[in-house]
Amino acid sequence: MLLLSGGMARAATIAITVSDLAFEPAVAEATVGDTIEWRNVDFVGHTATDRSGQWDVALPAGKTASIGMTTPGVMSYFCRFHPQMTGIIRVKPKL
Ligand SMILES: [Cu+2]
Repeated sequence: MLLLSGGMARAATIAITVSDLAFEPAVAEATVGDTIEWRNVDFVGHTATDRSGQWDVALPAGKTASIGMTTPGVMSYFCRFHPQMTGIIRVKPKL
């Protein structure tokens, strides 16, 4: 029996690759409940640091780190070591 209705979406993991001093994709879309996962494939460490100070994720070289998206909105973040590295996460409310 199929119980999924059209409006139901499972929580997803959105992958952002950190490579060559850049977040890819630079603009990511998520829904509340989703997880954002950064994969640093560079040989240097980075951070994903929310400009409003809500979160600060360390991304050591070659490592993966993730956080859950709990509130809707548009979040702008950067790397504390390389401030030219910037990204945006658009979080939609859960329907
Ligand atoms: Cu960096």
